[in-house]
Order: sequence, then C-alpha cells, then structure tokens
Amino acid sequence: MILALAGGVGGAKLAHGLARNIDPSELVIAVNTGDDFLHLDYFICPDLDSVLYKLAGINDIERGWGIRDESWNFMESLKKVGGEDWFQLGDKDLATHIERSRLLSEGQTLSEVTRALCRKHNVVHTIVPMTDHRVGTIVDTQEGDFFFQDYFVRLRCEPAFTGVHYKGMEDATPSPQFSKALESADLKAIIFCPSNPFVSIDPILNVPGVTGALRTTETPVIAVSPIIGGQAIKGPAAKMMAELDLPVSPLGIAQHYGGLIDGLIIDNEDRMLVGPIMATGIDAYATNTLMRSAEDESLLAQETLSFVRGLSGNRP
Ligand code: FO1
Repeated sequence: MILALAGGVGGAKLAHGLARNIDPSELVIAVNTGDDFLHLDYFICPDLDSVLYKLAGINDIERGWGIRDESWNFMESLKKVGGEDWFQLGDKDLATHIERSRLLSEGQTLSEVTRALCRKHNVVHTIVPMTDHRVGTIVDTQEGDFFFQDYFVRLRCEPAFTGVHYKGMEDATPSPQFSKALESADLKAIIFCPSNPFVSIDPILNVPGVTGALRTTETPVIAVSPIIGGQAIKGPAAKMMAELDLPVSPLGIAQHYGGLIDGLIIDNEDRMLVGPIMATGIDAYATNTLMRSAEDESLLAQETLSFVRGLSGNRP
C-alpha cells in the first residue's frame, strides 16, 4: 500500500504517474481540501477536481485546473447579469460542482461524493479528501488574513505571505480511507507529491492525528521537491519561501519538512544539494522531476518507488 498526499497541479501529475504504476487496490491518494469553498452556492473542491480530472484524462494542461476543451457560456451569461465573475467556472466543470453540491445536500460525505464522481469518470484508483469535515485554509499576509481563493485568485498571491491558519481544523478528523491507509500494516511509503508545501501539503498534515501518525510510523516518508532551480513549476511556492526567508531551493523544502520526512527527491538541476540535504539527516536523491508528459510522470513515480525501497528499513 502506498499513500500519496497531493494538492493541485504538481500533485495530480505525480499521482497520475503513481496510478500508472500501482494497482488500484494498493494506492490511496489523499487530497488537500483546505482550498474548498462555497461559491455561488456550489461547493467547489479545486484540488480534488484537479486530481480527478487528471486521472480521468480530461484535465486542461495549459490552465492547470478545470476540464480541457471547456466552454464559458455560463460565465459570460453570469457576467452579463452582474454576477460574481472573479472565479471562473467552465460549463463542463460546473456540472461537477452542481452534482457534488446536490449529493452533499442529500447527506453524503465528501468521501462518498468523491467516490461517486470517480466512478462516473471511470477512475479506478482511490482519491479521497484529507477530511470529510469542512475546513478552510486562511492565508496570513502582511496585508491581513484572506480565505485561500481570495488570496490565490482574487489577489493573485500578491500580498506578502507570512503563514497559514485553518478554520474548522480542530474538529476535523482524517477521512475514513485516509485514516485506514495511515494505519495500514501494509503501508510501504508515504509520499508528499510536489505540491505547494504551505497551502497544499501542510493542510493535510494539520488534520488532527496526521502529523502524529507520520512521526511514529515505521513506514518511510518521502517528499518530492516542488522547487527546481530556485523556481516553482507552477504557483506561488517560491515566492512564499522567499517571503518566509527560507532558501528557495530543495534545501528550504528539507528545512520545512524537517523531522517529518526520511527522504527528499530533487531535480538533477539541484544535484549539488544532495550533500547539504543529507547533512540535515534527510536522504536525498536527484533525478528528473520536471513532468512534461505522462512518460515523465510515470518515470518519476518509478524512481520515487525505488528510492522508497532503498530507504525501507533505514528509518531510525
Ligand atoms: N484558478 C485561477 O487562478 N482562477 C480561476 O478563476 C480559477 C477557477 C477554478 C475553478 C475550478 C477549479 O477547480 C479550480 C479553479 N482555479 C482557478 C484553480 C484553483 O484556484 C487553484 O488551482 C487551487 O485552489 C490551488 O491548488
């Protein structure tokens, strides 16, 4: 059993690579739901949808979110009548939010709804929300605190980042399948996908019980760096690291996850950091981490799995 923790775009890519190499019965992908929000009365789960659309093969590659070959009639009509148009909902994507909201209002849990959506899209691997509770990531900045999508989309990540806190997290518990995977005697690896550490992976780690489980598990915990050559492939991770005075490199990622991970996979471009990362007590391995194609995703997944196999048994 392999447990992958994932946010949006980068997480979805490695999750797809893992899904191409691991039997559906042996992979659980636990996804960040801190970005979820109620918008136009619909419940939107951007990261769950990014992973779902990617595994279903219908994701939009250019935008990184939503469905490809999308049309925008709803948004254009909404704008015409003076509705809120700062958050774009494509016509095809809208169907997901409407159906998810309907199923939730009938009393189904987010795990159940996600399973139903996966089935409809013929996705056979297990994608689960980090929690079935409603939680929200609040981004702390020098200009005040903002709900995640306000900071990310409306403010284009411009205010200087100082940290995050969460709404509703104290009462949250890991979703049943996430919990089961964490406790599984067959768990061979926990993999942090190359998603934003602060607003994608940290919310998952902050679900009560998760960090404690990672600290005590015998299973190797590894991360794949979302930073290559001082830049994030997509999104504000590099900007956030600079604003937090962390080195904008895999070394900064190692510092951030320090104490939680046994190993870190970094890009060949950063291979000179293997030694300095190892000096912090974290095993490091350099390979190609830039995923431009399904082939790259699959190769990185294979490299990740063989790195984990090499680490097994070395855990202190
Ligand atoms: N990101 C944007 O930058 N602008 C948007 O209008 C936008 C709409 C949107 C709709 C559905 C969805 O699933 C994702 C959407 N995203 C949009 C992406 C989303 O804000 C972020 O990718 C994640 O929350 C961060 O992982």
